[in-house]
Amino acid sequence: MSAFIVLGAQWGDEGKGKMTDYLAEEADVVVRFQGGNNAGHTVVVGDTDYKLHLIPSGVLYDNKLNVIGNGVVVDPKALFTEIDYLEGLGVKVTPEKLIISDRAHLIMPYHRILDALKEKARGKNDIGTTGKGIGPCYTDKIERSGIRICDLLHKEVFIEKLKENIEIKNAYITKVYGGEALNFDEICKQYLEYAERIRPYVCDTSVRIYDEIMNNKNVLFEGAQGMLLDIDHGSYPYVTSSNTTSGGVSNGTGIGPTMITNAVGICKAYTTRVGKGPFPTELNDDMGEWIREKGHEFGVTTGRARRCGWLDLVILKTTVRVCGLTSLAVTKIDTLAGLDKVKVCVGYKFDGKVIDYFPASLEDVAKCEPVYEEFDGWDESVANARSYDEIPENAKIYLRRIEELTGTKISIVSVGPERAQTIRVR
Ligand code: 2SA
Ligand code: GDP
Ligand code: MG
Repeated sequence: MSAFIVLGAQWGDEGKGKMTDYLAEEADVVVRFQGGNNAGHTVVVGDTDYKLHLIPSGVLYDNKLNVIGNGVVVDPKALFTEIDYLEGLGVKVTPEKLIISDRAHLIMPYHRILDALKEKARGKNDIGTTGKGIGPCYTDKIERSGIRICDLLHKEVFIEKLKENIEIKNAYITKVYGGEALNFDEICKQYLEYAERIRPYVCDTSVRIYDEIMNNKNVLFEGAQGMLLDIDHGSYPYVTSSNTTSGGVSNGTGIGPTMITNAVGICKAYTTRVGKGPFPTELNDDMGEWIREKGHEFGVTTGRARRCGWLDLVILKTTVRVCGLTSLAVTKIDTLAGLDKVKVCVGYKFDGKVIDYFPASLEDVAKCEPVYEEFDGWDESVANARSYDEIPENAKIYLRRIEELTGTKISIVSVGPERAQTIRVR
């Protein structure tokens, strides 16, 4: 048996959906442990582009168990929209195939509203959230006023908790932000309908995952967003509100860390981020625009243009350390094909020395100047490579340097969005 983690090694959108789908072939169970429908994971199978937000990427197989763990925040409206979308594409999402933790917190309409109002109030200091209510929902969880799925399944408990919340949130929305009060009856009716639809999917997922591991099944923990969006280790406050790193897996699933054997970091051959915040290797020029267009770098959930820049090994080294990565999967080397020269940041010049870690203070990050190594480019034939030997030599030099500088082996190289465009290195 094995229990392994697949997570984003940068600022998200590294190709986790594609890699989880690929690695899920060897897994029996695929588990989401944090985040919510802010995530946008793309999986291309044949002619269809599946866009997943809340449901684990193992759902596209008939024979995998998919789990939404306790660390995920669940918007039932988004959940059912996604189930309907998948069923419309012929993908069955039955309670045999998908289970949802009774401990997961519910995203409520006031979370979405507060997300938008808070962002507006922050003005030019906005975070650039996806607007899905993620931050306000996790705020309530930590503040101990959240509503969990197990509460939704106990009508009286739900009504009481909703009443308390609506009273406080309405005061907050109207008095602090000048917004419109929410109607208790409408929300209550709507959520009690959701309760009946969600009920068959709900169980204690920690118990079930543990049993699967004990029965020698392979479990894949699917990260959402990326290391630098982690609430503790990311570019705070320009982060999401959950632990996107390996440490988030145990808390977000109820499976102890000693049961987890490997962690694969998904890393794009360059860097992107969507939303505000520091980005040392960002390219605010034609080169950045070229990467965005060629790599189709637009948000899967919001459609926002992603900011693009060179690969940053300071970030990767940080991820190796914080997440205990056992290997890297490098995606999108085909996007960089056709360039004469490709650059990689190998350190930051900071206060007269070169550092190889991401500073905590954004003021310090702003002073960091990337130190680059330059590489000769490779041609478009890379997209046709189906074995490591077929990868152009210059791309191999680039990949080997990533291994050397991070001290971590590359286990997979992705040369295009499709399942077949995936090369197992070792
Ligand atoms: P939030 O909504 O509170 O989680 O936003 C806080 C920050 O986290 C970033 N974030 C993301 N970054 C990359 N990809 C994400 N998913 C979508 C995608 C994003 C989209 O796959 O493209 O469509 O825009 C994601 N989700 C959250 C967010 O940009 C903020 O910086
Ligand atoms: P995720 O959030 O990490 O799952 O990534 P997204 O789905 O948000 O964005 C990654 C995009 O790159 C998707 O459109 C994928 O289909 C695509 N993709 C993944 N791997 C590759 C690759 O190796 N080459 C190319 N060209 N596209 C890829
Ligand atoms: Mg994404």
